[in-house]
Amino acid sequence: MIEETDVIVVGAGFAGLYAIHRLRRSGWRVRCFEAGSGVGGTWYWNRYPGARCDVESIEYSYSFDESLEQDWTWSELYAGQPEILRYLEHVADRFDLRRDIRFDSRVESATYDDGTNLWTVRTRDGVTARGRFLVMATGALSSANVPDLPGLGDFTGRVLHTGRWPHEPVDFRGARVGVVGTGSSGIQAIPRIAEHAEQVVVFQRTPGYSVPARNRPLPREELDEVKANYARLRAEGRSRATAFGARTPLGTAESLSTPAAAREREFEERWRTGGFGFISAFTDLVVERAANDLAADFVRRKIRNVVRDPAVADALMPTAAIGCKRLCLDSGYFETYNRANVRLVDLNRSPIQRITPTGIRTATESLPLDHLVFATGFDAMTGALLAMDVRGQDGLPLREAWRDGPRTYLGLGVPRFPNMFIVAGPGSPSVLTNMVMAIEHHVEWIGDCLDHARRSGIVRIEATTSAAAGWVRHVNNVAASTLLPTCNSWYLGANIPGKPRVFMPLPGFPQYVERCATVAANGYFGFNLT
Ligand code: N01
Repeated sequence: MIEETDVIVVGAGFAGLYAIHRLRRSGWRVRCFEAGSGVGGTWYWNRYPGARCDVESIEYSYSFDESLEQDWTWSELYAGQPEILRYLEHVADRFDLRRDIRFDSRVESATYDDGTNLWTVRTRDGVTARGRFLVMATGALSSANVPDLPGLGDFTGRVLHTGRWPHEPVDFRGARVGVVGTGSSGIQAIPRIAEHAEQVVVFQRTPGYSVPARNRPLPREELDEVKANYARLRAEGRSRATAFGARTPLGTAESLSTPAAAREREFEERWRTGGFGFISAFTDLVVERAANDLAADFVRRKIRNVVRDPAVADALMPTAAIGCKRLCLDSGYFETYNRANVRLVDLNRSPIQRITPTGIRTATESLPLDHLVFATGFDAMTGALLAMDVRGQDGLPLREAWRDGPRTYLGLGVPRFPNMFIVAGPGSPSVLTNMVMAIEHHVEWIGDCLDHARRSGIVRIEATTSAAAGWVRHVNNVAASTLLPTCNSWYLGANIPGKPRVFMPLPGFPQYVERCATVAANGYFGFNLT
């Protein structure tokens, strides 16, 4: 039997849930398929110890419904994974979203039919659904990357990935735990695992920068103040003065023309406050290497002050431009290396040779381990989309269309894949913003576009090849005006062997929002509407 609907949504995280709600409000019939057994997406899968958002909870939450904003009470400045998941479960119940979601239902293929202008979706659990529109709400960081290390299959202990963490708590007491990877996930998990494990061995390939999160409980009075001014706060977050979709205060001076003592005071103040504000202390930090060096050097001095063993501190010194990989926020990460039960292995000096049945053998030693935790990130932005067999016009596989890297227009549409929209896709600001604001924006834009199509009798919406080519150039030009493309980050696809190097997210959320509004107001130029 084929399920017939208007819009098929893939994924029930922040994006998919809001897509169901927004599209239903316009009277569309929606069917959503979700691979997990519950809602939540990122926050369903990433249950590792210490998992916490790096955007403030009062901003990393939906703004589309005022009563939801007023009713929900966040307990901490930066919400932990369990609280965010509870929030999304609440949203699913509050807006009765579950009735349109099929859980444990991984989409395997999506095929467009030129004759009927319909998409057919097939899932691993045997469902076939057909709809006019396809909304990919599959997440930017959802396809877990486990490195192909020799011998991995022989390991007799437990193998875990931060992005696929089991539902039941993992008991690390008395265990020797190896953690591979020191990005945002590793930096959050390592201190928490070290509190329980007998020994933690951290395998670090590239040292990274991290700024204290300074997480804290949110007192009642502060929340009351936020709730009394929520609309203004959200508007500030979206304004050009922030660039990030959250109120992170942007400095207005250049670091290079600020006297050294004043510059140091500003860095110190932002370090004390914690959060991403550190990297926006001055206007030139992410565009001028000499300015960036000043901020990087400040963080390196902080690491040296915290880590007692000078050899370990040396190994933890990052050298790339700060911010060119996603800046990490931590709670006691560098301090963890002062613990007697934590050891750092610098893979540049001593690379992993193979995983053995009982641990890891590096070029210089064998380390016995009971658990192996991969905090090795994701095949970002394209991984989840390309894991499905998506076929557009004339059966064109998306994998083929994107062989040299993803090509989208506005991050929303793909040439030759009519009536398919991506939420927070490559070419959109997504991961360079407060994701929830970006998601709400995309979903509303897509909803408005579909409503327009229905009103105008349009059955097919397709980004043009030239618009997408221009957009890819635009994204890469904007990125090239910053230091963002200067290191081997997942923004560039550099973390996945063989992945084409194309800078995927677009810096500058407010400018992007304006551009999308202009496109819509002018007959959706860059799209063919027929
Ligand atoms: O993944 P990552 P993540 N051998 O790709 C290493 C968001 N997030 O899951 O740098 C050895 O950043 C890799 O080394 P290198 C956030 O946007 C947010 O930590 O490639 N090591 C790196 O150290 C973030 O940016 C939050 O040399 C290998 C690590 O694994 C994004 O998700 C929390 C390796 C991967 O770091 C991804 O973060 C968590 C190999 N073969 C995540 N392969 C918050 O909100 C990879 N590595 C706070």
